[in-house]
This record gives sequence, structure tokens and C-alpha cells, in this order.
Amino acid sequence: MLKFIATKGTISVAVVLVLEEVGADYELCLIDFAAEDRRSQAYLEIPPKGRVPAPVTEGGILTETVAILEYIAPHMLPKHAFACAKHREISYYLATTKHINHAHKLRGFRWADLQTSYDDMRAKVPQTMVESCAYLEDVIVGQYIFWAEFTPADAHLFAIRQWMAGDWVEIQNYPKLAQLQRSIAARPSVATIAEKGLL
Ligand SMILES: N[C@@H](CCC(=O)N[C@@H](CS)C(=O)NCC(=O)O)C(=O)O
Repeated sequence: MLKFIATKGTISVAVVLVLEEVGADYELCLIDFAAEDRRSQAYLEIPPKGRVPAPVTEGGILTETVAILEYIAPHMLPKHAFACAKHREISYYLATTKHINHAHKLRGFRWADLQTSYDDMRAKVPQTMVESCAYLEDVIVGQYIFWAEFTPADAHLFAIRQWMAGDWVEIQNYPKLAQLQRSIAARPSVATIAEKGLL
């Protein structure tokens, strides 16, 4: 990997976490969305969809967290065919349902034009969060999603988990999610990304 633009507190945290896990050599470019760094040259040159993550790799620019994680850490995916498919099922769920539930809180303008539509989407978030957290609580089987094996989906969930308190999630209602978060937070890679300003 040549260059990786990341933003504190966003889904790009999942990718930086896995880059650290695999000991990748990469140039980290931290962008501050709040400070409007998105208009900076470093940012505008890269993400084709205007979103992070979008690493520049030897093969070109990649987007979509699930695809990027599989690219940088294929050896971290479960080996057994069913477990590998299950990993993908959970990863897609995180990207296409859980992440989108969260985006409905503040980014309704992506899907609608009326303030009443935004208000309606935002009002639904506590319900969709409860439903999606219940699903995730159910799929976690051990210290990590796949028992003792730390996989890219754990990193993906770790990044999304950061948003939950702000999304009206009562984390004590999900003991397996809370335990998984503690297990990941204890990994040296998390201390490293915190030092790099990602958390
Ligand atoms: N489907 C994409 C979503 C990427 C995404 O929405 N990233 C957000 C940060 S969490 C972003 O860049 N937002 C900037 C914006 O909406 O302008 C993925 O899973 O990688």
C-alpha cells in the first residue's frame, strides 16, 4: 500500500487497525472532516466517491471497507468455506445495514430532499440500532465474532462500535458486543492507532 487517507472516528479506522495488525508499510494521511480538509489537494486527488477509506495500492485505488479489508488481510479471513462466507455475510451487514442505519441520523440528504424526510429517518435510528445490535449480539460467539480468531469483521465492527453511544445504544444491553470491544481495545494495534490520532 502506498498511501492511505483516514479520518478520525470514521469507518477508515477499521482499515488502519488491520494495516497495523498485518504490519503494513503505508503512508498515513490524516484528514479532518470538521476542518473541511476534504477540500484539500491531498483529499481531492484520491477518493473517487468522495468518501474514506480509499487507499492507493500498487494496483490502483480501492474503495469499500469490506473489499479493502479482504485485500490487505486475506490471511485473516476464516479458512473454512462456511465460516468465510459467514464472515462476508457479517461484513456486508455491517457495511450495508449497520453503517447505513447510523448514516440516517445525520446524512439523510443522501437519500431524500425534504427536512421532514430527514427527521423521519433520524427518528427511526433508535429502533434500527436496537434491531441491528440484537443481530450482532447474536452472531458473536466468543472473545471475537469467530471465537478466539480476530478477523477483519471485528475491526469493522470496532470502528462502527465507536458511534453507538451517540446513536442512542445502551451498550450494557449487549454484553457480548461490550466484551468484544474490550478484547479489541486491549490489542497493541489499537494503542498504535490511538497514538496516530485515529481514535
Ligand atoms: N460504503 C463505504 C462507506 C464509506 C463512507 O461513507 N465513509 C464516510 C465516513 S464513515 C465518509 O467518507 N463520509 C464523508 C462524506 O459523507 O462526505 C464503505 O463501507 O467504505
